[in-house]
Amino acid sequence: TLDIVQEATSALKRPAFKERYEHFIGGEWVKPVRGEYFDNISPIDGKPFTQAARGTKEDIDVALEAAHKAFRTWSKTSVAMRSKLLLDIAQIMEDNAELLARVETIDNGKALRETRAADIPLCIDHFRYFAGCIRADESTMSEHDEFTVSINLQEPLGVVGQIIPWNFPLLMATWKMAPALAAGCTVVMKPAEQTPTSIMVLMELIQDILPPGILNVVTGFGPEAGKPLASSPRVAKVAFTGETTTGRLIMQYASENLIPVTMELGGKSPNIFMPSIADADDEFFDKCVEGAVMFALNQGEICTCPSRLLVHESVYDRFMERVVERTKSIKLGHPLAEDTMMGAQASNDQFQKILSYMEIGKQEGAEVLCGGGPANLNSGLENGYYVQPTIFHGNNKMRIFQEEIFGPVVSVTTFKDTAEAISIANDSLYGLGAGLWTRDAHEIYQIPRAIEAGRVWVNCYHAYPAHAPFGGYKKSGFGRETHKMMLNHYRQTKNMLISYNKNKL
Ligand code: TXE
Repeated sequence: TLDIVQEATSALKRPAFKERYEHFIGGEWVKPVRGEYFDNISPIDGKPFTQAARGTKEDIDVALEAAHKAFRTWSKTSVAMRSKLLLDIAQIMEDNAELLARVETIDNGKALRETRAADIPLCIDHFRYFAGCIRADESTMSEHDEFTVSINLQEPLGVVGQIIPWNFPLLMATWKMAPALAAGCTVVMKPAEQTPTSIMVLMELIQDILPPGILNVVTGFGPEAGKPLASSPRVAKVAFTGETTTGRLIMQYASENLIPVTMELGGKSPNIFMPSIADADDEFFDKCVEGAVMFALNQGEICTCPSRLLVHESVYDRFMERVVERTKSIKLGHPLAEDTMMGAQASNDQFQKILSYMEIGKQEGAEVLCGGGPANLNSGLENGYYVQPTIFHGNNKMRIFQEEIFGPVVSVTTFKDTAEAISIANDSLYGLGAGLWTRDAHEIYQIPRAIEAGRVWVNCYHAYPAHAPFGGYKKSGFGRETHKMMLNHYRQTKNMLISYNKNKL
């Protein structure tokens, strides 16, 4: 991995990663109380490239203390100051976009062309969006009668705990940090143990402009560092993105302290292709093919991965021939190479999980239309975590249709009419995303209304603008991320009822 790191960073005139990263607490780099560290492995070649502090309850307590101290002043800063800080963070990220893109690729394994084109620009825009929201945000006042007014103020909740996953380390951090800081909260964040480093590189870049203690990052494992954070009586809210079963645990911890939680959990999103896609011009048909192949974006490690393909039986043969052909042309390779479309899975655990689901699919009798196993790459990548983009044909009762695989694996089935498409789409524990592809104006409105999901893309997929609310129905969670409504997930309403009557009660 050293070669990769040196190659990636020498072009940027920056030394390679630090040998190890401490926690970032109170504006400083702080050694873990127990003095322990763990290896951060790059999925590119399966080798460690740096170490992260192995946080425990003691470190979480130190971070919470710093966050509480900072809250006293941060919660009282003007919105103009908070907004300015978010704009400054965005600017630093933009100035260092290439560095951050490379670091994210080394940490997570995803292709550089994706971190450059999506992860980092989306982070930057997210900070800018919340910098704008907080300036434009207004409280409300109403007159109840001649002498009485009611004022609604939105006050920051306090110190919040944020626990994030490894599939979009910087973007998930940003989605949570930006609205919390904008709202006047202070943060203790725990990144995923698989990808602790890119967030620490971001902290290095912004440490000089951050008021100490408003943003604290403690690295470590879920049960050792995540649990004490989510269970602490000193946090006013927990925001979590990760697996549905972990979400359930986090709610249990938080229930002890009666604090609100927001949950962004798993998914098994249907992507529905209606008969009218065949009537359309070639350009639209090509766009539909691209829309189906989006299952492989980010190596399929996206909670909204369109992992169930529902294709009308009348268009199945023509459409799937193109989808299979396009999937086979995906260029898998070294994530830092300019032309690589699909890189490595984020961890060995994830790699093994995906391979085991490929076996489950075969045992269940699903037909493999392409892929179906590990991708054997050479020249130093033999020990990296690469899989072939895979398409199974089967039915919605199969485990590969019902369980989240979180890899570049899609399961396709057919439907006869709209009612059947909706019924299959909704036959899932999850309800995060869905896609619909059609030229029929009625379907464009009616089908999304019938689908149980928090986001339905119509004639597009995998767009995540900061100003569109994102989140789940059913077991995919609750609460939203992105959009200005997020501010109220980090605030509570103070109502002041004021009488101006001098004499009467
Ligand atoms: O998730 P976890 P894992 C799904 C995906 C994947 C599976 C397992 O299907 O294959 O989950 O991934 C922290 N108390 N998603 O095991 O465990 C953990 O340290 C407090 C979907 O990595 O949910 C990490 O920071 N914290 C998903 C975070 O929770 C705990 C994204 C997520 O890890 C904890 C990731 C505990 N007891 C995985 N246990 C999505 N919806 O985007 C773990 N953590």
